[in-house]
Amino acid sequence: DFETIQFQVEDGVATLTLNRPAVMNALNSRMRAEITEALTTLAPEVRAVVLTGAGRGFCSGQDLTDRAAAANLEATLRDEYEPMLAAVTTCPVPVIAAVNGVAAGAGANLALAADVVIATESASFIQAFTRIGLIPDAGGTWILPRAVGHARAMGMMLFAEPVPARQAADWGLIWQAVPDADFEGVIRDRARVLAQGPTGAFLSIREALAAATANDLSAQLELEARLQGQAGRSADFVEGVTAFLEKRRPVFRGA
Ligand code: T3D
Repeated sequence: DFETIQFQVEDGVATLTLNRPAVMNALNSRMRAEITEALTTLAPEVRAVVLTGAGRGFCSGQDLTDRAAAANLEATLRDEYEPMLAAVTTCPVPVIAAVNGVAAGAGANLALAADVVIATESASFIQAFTRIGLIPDAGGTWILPRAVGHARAMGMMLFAEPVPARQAADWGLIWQAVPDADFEGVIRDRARVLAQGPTGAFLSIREALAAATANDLSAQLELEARLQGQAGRSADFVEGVTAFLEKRRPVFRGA
């Protein structure tokens, strides 16, 4: 049983809710371990994950009352943050970060590690680290310049100001900012689309986009050929084409 997160599965969608609302879902050691465990032991029927927060915040980053973590930041990052982030980026199904409120520090970068980030319009993203004399971690220095470019990444990191969800979407930091009233419905719909989609193709897209940052064009074309070969041998591809020819909606099994 989990203590710091809630975890429930419905219709092929696992919802992982960070659940320390009194501290805006700050990450302590237990929460990092529980997120890692939940994402690395998914049941076979799970075809999409929604990562969200309880209460008015998404996640306020490292729990600043945790002196043990502060005593050796390097070890905490290596031993606890890295496995947690890897559990998100290598999750066997697509992950949506449903950012229901402020996402600060490592909490912002945890959200940005997901495949798709959808935020309420009242949410914001803060690279809060320099406020307490630290540098961005949890993948922030990797993802930000790639997502928004050097100038915006530097501005976000040096000034540690909240970037409202709409601006984050305009900059390409996240996929979508939606009115608060529509948020739950949009998340439910998007999660259903992913849970009923061609899971193998989704994971290959993740792999291809991750590799694109380091590959030259010819290496990327090679990778596309290999991954498309794989997709072309899947039952979901057969179903997709058959459904198209039969003028019906495909029923993908994720295989
Ligand atoms: O291991 C390591 O340490 C290295 C890793 C570091 C990675 C990091 O994430 S460093 C960055 C850590 N996070 C921050 O610096 C953010 C701190 N929090 C805030 O700046 C603000 O709380 C927020 C912008 C997130 C939200 O502001 P607001 O005004 O909406 O809420 P609030 O009143 O500040 O917070 C509500 C409560 O949550 C409050 O407690 P109280 O007064 O009601 O008893 C506040 O102290 C608590 N809280 C918020 N963030 C944290 C926290 N408690 C512990 N740790 C937190 N990070």
